[in-house]
Amino acid sequence: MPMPMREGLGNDRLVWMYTQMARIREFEEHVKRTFLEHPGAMRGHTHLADGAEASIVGALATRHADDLAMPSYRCHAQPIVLGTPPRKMMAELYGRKDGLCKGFGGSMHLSDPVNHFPGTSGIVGQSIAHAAGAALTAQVKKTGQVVYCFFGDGAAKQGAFFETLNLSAVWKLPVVFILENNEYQAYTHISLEDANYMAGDPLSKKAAAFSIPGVTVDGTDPLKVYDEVGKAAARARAGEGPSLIESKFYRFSAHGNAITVPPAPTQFPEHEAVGVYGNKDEYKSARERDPNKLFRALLLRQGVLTEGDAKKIEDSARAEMDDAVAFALASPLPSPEEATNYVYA
Ligand SMILES: Cc1ncc(C[n+]2csc(CCOP(=O)(O)OP(=O)(O)O)c2C)c(N)n1
Ligand SMILES: [Mg+2]
Repeated sequence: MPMPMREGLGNDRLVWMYTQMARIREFEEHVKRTFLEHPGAMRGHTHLADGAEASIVGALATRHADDLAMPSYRCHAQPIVLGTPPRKMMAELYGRKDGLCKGFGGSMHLSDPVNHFPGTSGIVGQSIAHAAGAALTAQVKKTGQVVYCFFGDGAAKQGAFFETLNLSAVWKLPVVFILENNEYQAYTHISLEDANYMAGDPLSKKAAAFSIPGVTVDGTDPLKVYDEVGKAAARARAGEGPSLIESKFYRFSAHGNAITVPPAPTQFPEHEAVGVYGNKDEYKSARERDPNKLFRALLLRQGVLTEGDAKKIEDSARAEMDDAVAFALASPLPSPEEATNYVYA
């Protein structure tokens, strides 16, 4: 049976999409393993995107060459898709001199403007306001760029979300707001009836308050995400303003992992003790809907990939990230004298 036809998505592009999903998964797996295999080597906090691959790749597959991506502090996946070398990213996560930001940024402060990734920070909701700023620049300079803004369900409770959506709608800024609803805000489930309770269901309904399109999509299916984000990007490109896409998926790793020696296994659900984050049944059923496995199976069924092709892609992604870790570990730490070199204020 042929693949469902989608404009701009030939077989090569579908293979590209699976390749990016495999690369993201391997990068994150390598980061995760670091905490067990090289305890203490990666300082600072890291937040992983395993489980979000379909959502991120489906969205970014609609990009034009000069469009920008503005992720949250959970920012490893987007630059991988945009073309940032994993070696430089991994070295940055390890705080090494050859890192993307010379070892001073760490996981939460990656930045690669050359590859259309202006940067990020640890502040929940920052990407929302920053994306509007970048979109305003694009609008004023008439660059034709669209800004792909990624943020969490928790960030959608921030004032910045409401203020930015308002102004972006008023000014018809070229932004696609991608609300990643993984049902968790750090360790708090979206439905918990405590101070963090999240009002509104579906969250995409919030778009109505600003008279912009809002839609909820299955974030485990890259083709569905591609369709919805594609429409939103086309609207932004046509000067009609922003849209809100709520993309729903389950993230496999717990919220984040900071340096702990010895590493605490509770930080990774896979490594037992799911108690802190989610529950075993929820985690197990999400694993059965692993977006990478589902998309792989679809491409195999449709004859886009053979088992051998898929394995080759996965082996190559693993080798690429093995190399990135080796590169990072071989890179020196910056010297203390360099600490103030990149401080602007
Ligand atoms: C302004 C601000 N408040 C609180 C925090 C602490 N914090 C870090 S992540 C997080 C939860 C964010 O959840 P969500 O937006 O759903 O993103 P996810 O991590 O699930 O992608 C919180 C409260 C912070 N970094 N910044
Ligand atoms: Mg969340």
